[in-house]
Amino acid sequence: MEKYLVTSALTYANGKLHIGHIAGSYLNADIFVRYQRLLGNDVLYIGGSDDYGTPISLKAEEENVSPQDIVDKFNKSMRSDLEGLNIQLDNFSGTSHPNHIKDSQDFFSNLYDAGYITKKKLKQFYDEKQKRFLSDRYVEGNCPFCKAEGARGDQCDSCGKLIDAMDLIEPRSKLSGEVPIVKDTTHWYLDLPKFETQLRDWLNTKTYWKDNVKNFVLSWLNEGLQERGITRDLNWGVPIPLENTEGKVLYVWFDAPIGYLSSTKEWAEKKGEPEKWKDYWLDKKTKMIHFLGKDNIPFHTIIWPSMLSKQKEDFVLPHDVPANEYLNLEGQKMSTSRDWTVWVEDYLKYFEGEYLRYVLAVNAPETKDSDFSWEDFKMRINSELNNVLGNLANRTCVFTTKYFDGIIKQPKQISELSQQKLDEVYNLALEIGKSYSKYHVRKATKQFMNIARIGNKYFDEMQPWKEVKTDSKKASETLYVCLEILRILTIVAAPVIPKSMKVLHEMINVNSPIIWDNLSKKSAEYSITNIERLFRKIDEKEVEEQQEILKRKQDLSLEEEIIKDHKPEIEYDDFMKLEIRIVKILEAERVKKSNKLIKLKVNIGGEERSVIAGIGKNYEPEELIGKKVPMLINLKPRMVMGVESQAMILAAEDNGKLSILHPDKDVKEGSEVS
Ligand code: B3M
Ligand code: ZN
Repeated sequence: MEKYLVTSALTYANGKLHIGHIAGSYLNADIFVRYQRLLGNDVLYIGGSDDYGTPISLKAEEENVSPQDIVDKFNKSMRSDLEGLNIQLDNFSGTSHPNHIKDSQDFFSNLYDAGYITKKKLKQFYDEKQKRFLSDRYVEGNCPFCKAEGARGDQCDSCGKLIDAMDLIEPRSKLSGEVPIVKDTTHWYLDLPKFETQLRDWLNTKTYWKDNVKNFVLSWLNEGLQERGITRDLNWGVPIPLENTEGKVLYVWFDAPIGYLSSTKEWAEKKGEPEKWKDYWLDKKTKMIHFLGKDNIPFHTIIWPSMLSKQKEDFVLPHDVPANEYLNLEGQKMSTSRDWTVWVEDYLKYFEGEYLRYVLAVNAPETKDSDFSWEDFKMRINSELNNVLGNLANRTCVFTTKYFDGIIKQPKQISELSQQKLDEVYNLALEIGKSYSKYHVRKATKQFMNIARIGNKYFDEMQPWKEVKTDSKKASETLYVCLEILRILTIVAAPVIPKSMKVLHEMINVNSPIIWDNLSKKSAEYSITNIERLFRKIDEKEVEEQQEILKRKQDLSLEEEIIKDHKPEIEYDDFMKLEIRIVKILEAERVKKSNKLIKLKVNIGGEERSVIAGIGKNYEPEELIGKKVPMLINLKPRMVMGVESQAMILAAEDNGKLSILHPDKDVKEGSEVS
C-alpha cells in the first residue's frame, strides 16, 4: 500500500473560490485522491485558506471589520463551495488557526538557530499617503529583467522572474498611485544561496516531474539563488519569534506552506489522535504531492523544501509538484479585479457541481492554458455526458427492464465479438489508471468517454431490439456486455464524476463495491429496479443567460474603468491654452529598434514639423501618409529616443488599441480644433 499526503494550494482568504482555483489546484487534487483511494492506498488530503498578508488587512480596513472577520467569512464560503463541487478534503483549515502560529514560529526559529536566516537593515518603499510600508505586490513598475510594464514588486508576470521591489524601474504605489518614498526598516532573510547544492542534488532525483516545473526550477538554480526576505512590516500575520520586532510579521509566503502541516495537525486533533500527523509528515514512505497553479512553483520547489530540510524533525520533502497552467474564460484571461470569472457560488445556483467537474476535467489546463466557455459547457454536457454516457446507461437499463424484467445473468458462454469488446474496454480501463496516476486528468476523462462510445457502438451493431425477437439469449448477452461496460465505467469515471457513478452503480445493482481491483471481476447478475436519468440537458437559454451575466460584468467593468479615469475639472482658460490643429502627414517611418514608435513629418499649415508617435503597434507607416489628423502643437518639444518630437498626435485608446482621429469633413491643414 502506498501512502500519499496530497495538498491543494491554500487559497487567499480575501475572496471566494472561482473556477480558476478549481481547475488550478482543487479538482486535479480531488481526482487524484479519489483515484488513489480506489486503489486502496492511504491518502490524506489537506488544504485550507491562506489567511495572512496585506490584501486581507486592506480589505478589512476598507470594510471596517477585523481581518479575522474577513478570513472567517471567506473560509466558510470556500468550504461550502468545495462541498457543492464534491471536493472532499480531509481537513480544510486556515492559517489563522491558532496551531499555525506556533508551527510557523518554530520553522523560523529552527532555521534561525541553524544559521539560515540573516538580518538586514534596508530601504523599503513607503506610501506616505497610506502611511504604510508597501509590501512587494503593492509596488508596480517596469520589470528590471524583461522591461515589461506593470511588473509587481515580487514577481513579473511577463518573464516569471522574482523581483526585488527596489529594482523596479519607475516604481509606483498601487495603493495611491503615488511615487513611494524610501524608508529604513529591518528585515530577516532566508539564506537561499546556502541551499543551492542541496536543491540541485534533490532536483536531480525528480526525473518524473513535469517538464514545465523542472525547467522552471532549473532555470532558477542556474541563475543563482538570492536571499529572500521572509518578514514584513505589517500587523496581520504570524509574529516574528524574536525580541523587539513589534509591527513586523512573517511574510505570508513563509508561513503559508507551513499551513499544510498545521492543517494536518488540526486533522489529527479532531480525530482524537493528536500524534497521527507524524504518520504522514515523518514517514519517508509518504509521497507528498502539492497541487497548485504555475505561479506557485518557486515557493513550493525552492523555498519550501529548503525550509523543510532544516527543521528539528525529519520532515518529508515534496515528492511531486504537478503545477497546472491557467484557465481562461471565454478566450480572455481571468481577472478577479475585473470580475471576469465564474464564482463557484454563482455557478452552483444554476448547475450541478458534477457538470463543472466534468467540463473542467476534460479541459484541464495541464500542459497549456485552456479555456472555459458556456457554449463548450453546454456541448460537453449535452453531447458527451448525455448523448454518450447517459445514453448508454439509459438504453441498456430500459431494455433490460422492458425485455428481461430487469434481470440479466452472466452468460455461460460469450461470443468472440463480445469478449473482444470486453477485453478492449478492460485494457482501456487500465490505461485510464495510468493517466490518473500521472495526473493526466484530461486524457483519463476522454478515455472513459471513449469507453462509453465503444458501448454505444456495440449496442447499435448488435441491435438488441431485433435480437430480442429472434434470439433472446443473444439479446441478453448483448445487454450483459453493455452492463459490464457500465460497471467498469462506474469505477474508471468515479474520480471525475463520483456522484453520477454512484447513482449508476446503484441503478445496475452491482454487489461489488467501486474499487479498482474489481475492474476485472465480472458481475454474476445485474438487476435493475429503478431507472434514473443520470444527467439533464442544458438548454440554449441557460447558456444565453450565463453569457448575458458575463456581458453585464464586462460592461460594468468598462464603465468602472471610464469613471475611474475622470480627471479633475479644469477652467475654460486651461482648455484654451491647448493649440490643436489639423495636420497632414507627409512622411512616416519606423523609429529604429522600436516597434511602438513611428517618426512622422507633418504639415501644420505652412510649417513642417517632426513628430514621434507611439502608434507603431496599431499602424504601418505607409497607411498614415496623406492622412489629416488633429495634433496638439504647442506641447513643449520632447526628445524621444534621440529625436525631437514637436507635436503630439491625438488618438483614442481602447484597452491598448490605438485609433487616430479624423475630421468629419475635409478641412485644410492648419485648421484649429476647439
Ligand atoms: N495563497 C497563492 C495562491 O493562492 C497562495 C498559495 C499558498 S500555498 C501554500 O495562488
Ligand atoms: Zn519581467
